[in-house]
Amino acid sequence: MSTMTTTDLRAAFAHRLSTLYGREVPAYTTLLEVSGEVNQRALRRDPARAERLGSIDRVTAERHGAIRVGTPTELAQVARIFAAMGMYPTGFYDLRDAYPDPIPVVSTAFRPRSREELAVNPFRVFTSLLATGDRRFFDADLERRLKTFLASRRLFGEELLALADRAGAEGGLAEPAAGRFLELAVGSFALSAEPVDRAWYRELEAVSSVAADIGGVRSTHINHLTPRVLDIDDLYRSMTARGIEMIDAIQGPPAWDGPDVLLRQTSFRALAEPRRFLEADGSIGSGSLRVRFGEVEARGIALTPAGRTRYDEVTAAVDGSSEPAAQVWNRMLPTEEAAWREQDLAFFHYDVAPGTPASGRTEARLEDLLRLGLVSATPIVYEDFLPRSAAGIFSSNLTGTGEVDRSQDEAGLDAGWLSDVVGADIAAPEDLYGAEQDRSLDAVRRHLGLA
Ligand code: OOG
Ligand code: NI
Repeated sequence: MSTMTTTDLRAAFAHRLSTLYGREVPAYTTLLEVSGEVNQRALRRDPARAERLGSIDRVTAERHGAIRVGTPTELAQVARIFAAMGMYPTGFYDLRDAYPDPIPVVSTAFRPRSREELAVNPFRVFTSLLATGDRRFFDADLERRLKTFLASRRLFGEELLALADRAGAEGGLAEPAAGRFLELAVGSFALSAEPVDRAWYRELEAVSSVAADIGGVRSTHINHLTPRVLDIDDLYRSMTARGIEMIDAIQGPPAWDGPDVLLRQTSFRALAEPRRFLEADGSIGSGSLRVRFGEVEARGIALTPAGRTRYDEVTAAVDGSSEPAAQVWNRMLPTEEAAWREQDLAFFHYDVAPGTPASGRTEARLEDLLRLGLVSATPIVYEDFLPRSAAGIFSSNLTGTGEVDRSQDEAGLDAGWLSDVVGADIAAPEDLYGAEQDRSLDAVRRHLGLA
């Protein structure tokens, strides 16, 4: 009987979710087609550059999804389901005082953490938890009713959670349990056909349409599924040429003369989806909700804390000037990839070049070995998210900006609190990149017998 490892389960889950989302949101299928064309063009144009930040197989299969939940209990269950697929909470994002619109959620991303696992399938899910206790959004009465509603629903059944725990503990599942797990896991993220209570949904929507999307319905759903492209400017033009209206801008770094860094994203709003509504008089009416959309991204090099500070400075400079962003970037940041490494602005993975003998260089300096071609440095891909882009993605998808009472206190939700909720450490992305770089350097030193 065949067994699926947690890695197999992750790859199969990502694949099945993609099939589901394509059925639910047809424009996603167009996006995948165009993404495939864009990636093939980039590969033909410059094969070495195209695969510098991951093999074409990884990039082609690569997706991130987004889901939203309402309670700490629900988030803890999500953590068990993703642990079954080798995905662990990484990064903390507080979108409650985000620009341009505050969003009443705190978030993390579930993703694989090791280089090997990421190379096989880097599937990640941006997961947001509604901040029901935050008085800037919800008054005490609404919080109480919201909590009652959320406590009465069940997003994930016992069978699914039990299978998840088994997969997590045993490193996978044998058939037929594996197939059953996948079916239940994918099913729990499908859009529900159950009628939506119209008055309740509208009341929450007046506060925030994200609050309505989370707390106004009895299930969760995959909110978007994002493929990765190697040239997002090409993608933007190609989708526009196909008649799909994209949001105004590509978020994150501009197209500039230097290497790709961090993350660039853009999106389009999906069409309104027909939904059934429970009306005040108890009848079932029809209508539609426009809550899901299409997003696409291009990934670049992970930045060190020093690089991230530079990124923030340049972003502020762009905000405060009328000069085109690309010009500001070309002026303020190094355009050569090597300079990002030399100035410790970005993370790299070091390898001994094939054929380099193993000894006799106890005094050698890394820079000399790199110059002589005995050691190579490959950029480490940024596997995470950008809070500002995330807030922009939420906002582009809002029907209204809702009401926020800025005089009220926040609810004191931070990364430590979220760790307690999920019952696992929330890793800091920069620690993971740093550890990977250090491990690769140690391996190089050991191989060459360096001090
Ligand atoms: C998540 C938005 C964040 C991204 O790519 O930054 C995100 C959501 O809309 O629930 O997915
Ligand atoms: Ni996204």
